[in-house]
Formats: sequence, structure tokens, C-alpha cells
Amino acid sequence: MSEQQTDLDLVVIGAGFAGLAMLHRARESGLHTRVLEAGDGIGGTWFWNRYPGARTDSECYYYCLSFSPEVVAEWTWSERYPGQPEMLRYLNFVADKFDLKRDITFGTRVESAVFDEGSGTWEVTTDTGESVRSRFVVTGLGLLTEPHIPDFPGLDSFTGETYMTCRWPADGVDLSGKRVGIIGTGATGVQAIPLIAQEAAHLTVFQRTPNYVVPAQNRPMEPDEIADLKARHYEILQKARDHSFAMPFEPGHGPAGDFTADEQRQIFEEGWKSGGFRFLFETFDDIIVDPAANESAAEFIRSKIREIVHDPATAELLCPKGYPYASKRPPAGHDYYEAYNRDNITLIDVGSAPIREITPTGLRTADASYEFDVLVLATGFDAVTGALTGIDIRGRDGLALKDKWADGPATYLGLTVHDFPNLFTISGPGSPFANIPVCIEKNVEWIGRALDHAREHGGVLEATAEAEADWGRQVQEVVSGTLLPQGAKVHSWFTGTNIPGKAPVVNVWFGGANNYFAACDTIADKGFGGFTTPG
Ligand code: N01
Repeated sequence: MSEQQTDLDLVVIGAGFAGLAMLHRARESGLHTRVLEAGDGIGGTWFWNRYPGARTDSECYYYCLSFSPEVVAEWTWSERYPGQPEMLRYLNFVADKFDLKRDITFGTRVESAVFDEGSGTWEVTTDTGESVRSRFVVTGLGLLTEPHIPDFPGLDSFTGETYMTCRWPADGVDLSGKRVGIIGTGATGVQAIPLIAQEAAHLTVFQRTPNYVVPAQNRPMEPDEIADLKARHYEILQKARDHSFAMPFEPGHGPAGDFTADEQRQIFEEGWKSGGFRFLFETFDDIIVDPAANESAAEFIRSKIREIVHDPATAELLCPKGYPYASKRPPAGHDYYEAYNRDNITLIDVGSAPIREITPTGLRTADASYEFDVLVLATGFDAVTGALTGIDIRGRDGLALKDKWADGPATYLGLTVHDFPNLFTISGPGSPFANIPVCIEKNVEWIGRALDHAREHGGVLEATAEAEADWGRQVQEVVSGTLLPQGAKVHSWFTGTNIPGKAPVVNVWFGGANNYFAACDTIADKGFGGFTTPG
């Protein structure tokens, strides 16, 4: 193990969308920066999630970086929702264009970051035995990074092959002729299931909670469309920044209650054809706040499931009931429900008969046993906080972030934490869950200004305890007027309830990404109120 001390202005943890954008911005300010990345390549989420069917759930032309007009002009997307390989090629294109990799150290997992009061610097140590000292630390760890593997008894006893979707081998897995069992029907499982079913001899899907899946309606991009989207990129970006979920969508038709049942159905039908999140945001404006509007949308989706899935018993099992649509993050499907019409797929309800143990040849639920050769775990993530608390981050007086957040995360703007000076968390808890690249770039823009401000005013920026407490109150207040907290009863990562024992707290800002961006901009424009900048 080698040990080496380097003095840096900035350490960025993670080389996904966030880390790359941050590195580029930091160079503009002339900061001596190093990015530390656990993976062997750039991409973050898009590096690790290589499971069959992995692709974006947002359309290509706003799920991308905008900081470079040259990249916008030079890169051409092939599909409406790019697959993981294309997304990874894109991020490499961006990194290579700006020669970003020269400042990134790969295969290096950060183990700790400790603030030293005396020098006002952070000491960051890695699993390669390296230790670097830096004035600022920015985390770009992603919201959905730390895998969640349920504590199934007997997991190690399984004698077949086991794969986590978020650690799928880069060379792929040959599933042909094999019996596969998959646990999990979240956004990941929903993408993987149709493709695994096409390849495997048989697929058994273990579903605990059915999801509301709207088809993405993927298709190739047309040359004329691409030219138009490129020409209007910055107009589209502004539209996304003005939208509550950072997507350049048209408003809905107003409250669902203003329309008859037939009219509602027609509008939902249009939304279904538009696909993906457009169904949620371009149909009616009150789906996530009004129980009746939500139930209309939910019932429309159930009617589609019953129409598509031939076997009525399977269709009923797939129909979500008892919780509002979108109170769990709704997946986008690619022939998802259609897959259940195949002869080689079986759906098992592990909501009513839970998984008791993994056996050497399969698994046993409360009422039956199942055999398979390959086990796929699509069981989600310790979202939002998991990647941050997985690093031993210590602020003033040795305070561990993990301890500070034991009863739920506390941040100012999702970006900074009281008692953790000069630490910035891109997409941290309390920041919006919305179209991620747009949010990331706004965060990076703001952090860039904050770093410049800190350097002009004595080198330290720290959220006050009052500003942090006030932001925490606002995060809980804005969500209380919506149906989203009800997802807690069906293990939603929005509320931390997908992880047994985790504090059940809404950990993202649902008060509108547009309002959040405005709040952050105002704070920066007014000289960073809510922060102390002691010399
Ligand atoms: O994880 P999840 P994910 N016994 O937590 C089940 C983003 N994403 O990886 O619903 C049995 O949603 C669990 O059951 P239940 C997106 O933001 C984006 O699918 O908790 N089952 C659920 O079915 C998404 O929301 C994209 O009852 C158990 C599944 O495992 C987020 O990532 C693509 C269980 C976990 O679903 C996470 O999605 C994919 C148990 N003990 C993902 N424990 C794109 O945008 C868990 N489950 C492209």
C-alpha cells in the first residue's frame, strides 16, 4: 500500500454525469481538481447498471449534459430512450472531448473524508491506501448507487449463478436454455424482465408489490427531428428548468375533475400513446395531489393491464391496488405487460406469501418452493443517503455524517450540511427528484459559484444550523400536500421504507424542481445567505 499526500483545491467523488460536469466547471475556475471513481471507467449509474434492457426512462434530448454547445451539436442520439451502451458511449464522448479522464483516478473507492479544523481542509482516504488533502469536497455519488440486497436467509447457499442487476457483468450473461428467477419489479425489473424472458428457457418473476407501468413508447430518432431538437436545445433546456420535474413537457389539461369520465379516458389514451412520464405530467395537473384524479389514472392503467394480459389471474396480480399511482417511482415499460403472455414466464406473488429463504436450488416462499439455475436480484438501492453514509465522512469535532443522519438526513438545499464545511453533495438528500441531468447541471452551476464565493471570502462555506433546519421543514411541508408519502406503505425509496430499519423520512424535494432552482439561484445572487463564511 502506498501512501501519498497531495494538496488539492477540490476532490470530486464519482465520475458519472455529476462528477464529469463538476470537473469541467472546476477547471473553469482554475481549481486543482481530482476525481476519485470506484469503477474502472466513467459513467456512474451507466457504468454499473448493464442489465438486459437498461435504458433511460427520460427522452434523450433532455437526459443529457448541456454545458457544451459543441457536444449538443456533435452528438446524435439513435433512440428516443437510449440504451445503457449508448449512454456510456455518450459520456465517454463528453469526457474525451474535454480530456476529463486525465484528472480522474479509476478503481479507487473513497473510504473516508475527514475535516481537519486546524487547516480547514479535508483528508480523503481511499481503498488503494492513498490519502489526499483538499480544501473542498464535492460528492457526485448518484441517488441510486448503494445496492440493497435483502437479508434473505440462505442466500449464500444457492448453488446456481447469482447476479445483481446493478452489478451485471460487462461481458453479459448467457441465459439461454436456463431457468431464471428474478426478485424485484421496480423500474429495473420492469426493464429487465421482457428481455430475460426472451432469452431464458423459463423466467419466474417474484413480485411483492405490483407497479403502475406505462409504456415508454421507444422508437428510433428521425434525422429531421434530431436537427430540430439540436437547433432548439437551449430553448428546450429552459423549458425543462421551468418544469416541476425538470422535463420540457406541456402542462396537463387542468384538474381531472373538470372532465367527464369519457373525456378523461380519451386524454389518458393520448398520454398512454405519448408514453413514459408524459402520461403522468401531460394528462391532468392534479394526479399527484388529488385522490380522485389519481384513482382515475390508476384505474385507466389497470384497465390497460387487463386488456393486454391474456390470463385474467396474472392480470389481476399485476394490477397495483391500495396505493396511489406515482407514490412509488413509476417505471416505464417496453412490452412489459405483453411479456406475461409468453409461455415461458410465471408470475409469483410474494406479497401475500413472502420469500422465506433462498435454497441451494431456488427459493421457498410461505406456501411453495421454486427451482431455477440463475437468480437475478433487482431489489433496488439504499437510495439518496446510502452512498454518502457508506463513506466515513466526518465534519467538525469528528461528527460522523452517518450519526448526524441516523433519524433522517438534514441538509441545506440538498447541497450542504451544517458542521461539514466545504462539503457539497450533488443531488444530495433534500434536493429534487426530477430529470437528473438537468438537476445535476443546476447543482454544479450553483456549487461552482459557491466555491468561487468561498475562495473570495476566506475559504470556508458552511450552512448554518437554522438554514438547514428551515430547509428540512420545507422539504417535509411541500410533500405533505401530495399523495407521495402514501408510497411509504409499499416500500418506496422516496421515503426510505424500502430498507428495513431505515428512518422513514421523505428524502427528496418534491416542491418543484423549478422552484428549487429559483431558490438556489436567489441564495447565490444574494451572496449566499444561510451560510457562514468564517475566515
Ligand atoms: O429498485 P426498486 P429499482 N422481497 O426499489 C423488490 C431508478 N431506475 O432498482 O416494491 C421481495 O424500485 C421490491 O418490492 P417492493 C428509478 O428511479 C431508473 O427497480 O418493495 N421483493 C421492488 O419490486 C427507480 O425507482 C431507471 O414490494 C423485494 C424491487 O425489489 C430506482 O432506480 C431504470 C424485497 C426493488 O425496486 C430503483 O429502481 C431503473 C424482498 N425482501 C431504475 N426487497 C431509468 O431511468 C425488495 N424487493 C432507466
